[in-house]
Amino acid sequence: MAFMRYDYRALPQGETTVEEFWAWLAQFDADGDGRISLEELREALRSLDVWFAWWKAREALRDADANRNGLVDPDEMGRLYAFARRNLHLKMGDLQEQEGQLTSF
Ligand SMILES: [Ca+2]
Repeated sequence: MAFMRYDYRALPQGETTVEEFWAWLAQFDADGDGRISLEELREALRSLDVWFAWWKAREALRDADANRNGLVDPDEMGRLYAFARRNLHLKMGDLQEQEGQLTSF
């Protein structure tokens, strides 16, 4: 691979709380302003090997950015977290479904 890979910390496995999600995302906050820009969000999704990271980052920002300043502010993290659960198929959204499957075995 010709891509530069940074050693980003992976999302915790299993159920991820919004606090853990924010802590994970904070490492992509390149300018350290405590808010996540589109570029930073894109980098975060890329590190997860999310398909169509560029497009999904834009969708996620549009969905989470309640005050429309183009950034995910700390008080908008819950919205981004909810979007990630719904649309990015991250581990944190899978818990209930997994439990449902387990009981059928
Ligand atoms: Ca915002």
